[in-house]
Amino acid sequence: MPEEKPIPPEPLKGPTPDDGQGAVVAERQAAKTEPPRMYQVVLLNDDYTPMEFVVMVLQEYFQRDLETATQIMLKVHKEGRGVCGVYTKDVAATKVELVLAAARRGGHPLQCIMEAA
Ligand code: TYC
Repeated sequence: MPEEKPIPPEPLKGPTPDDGQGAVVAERQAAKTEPPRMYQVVLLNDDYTPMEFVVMVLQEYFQRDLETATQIMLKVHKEGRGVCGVYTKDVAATKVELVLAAARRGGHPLQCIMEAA
């Protein structure tokens, strides 16, 4: 069996403060990583795309159950737009592409956009 090497501690960041007593005390700093910017994927209403197709899209691409998908679809139908979900940039962009491709394949004018949340 190869000997397991201990994992070295994370490197300390920033200057190491002097405690004034001749000893140097190293302080560990919390990592300053920002959370990723999030994007909402939004469906837009039109007069031609069948309601059933929109519900299918919400189930298939946004993992919504039938009841939630129906509620979101009806909100879009009545108010003109509705949020399908909130994702990181790449995931949101991929979902928009997949929805638009499915709509074109089905011959529907459904529009789907992403915007910063
Ligand atoms: N307004 C469409 C109809 O009456 C239904 C619809 C809902 C279309 C949501 C698009 O994003 C949409 N058939």
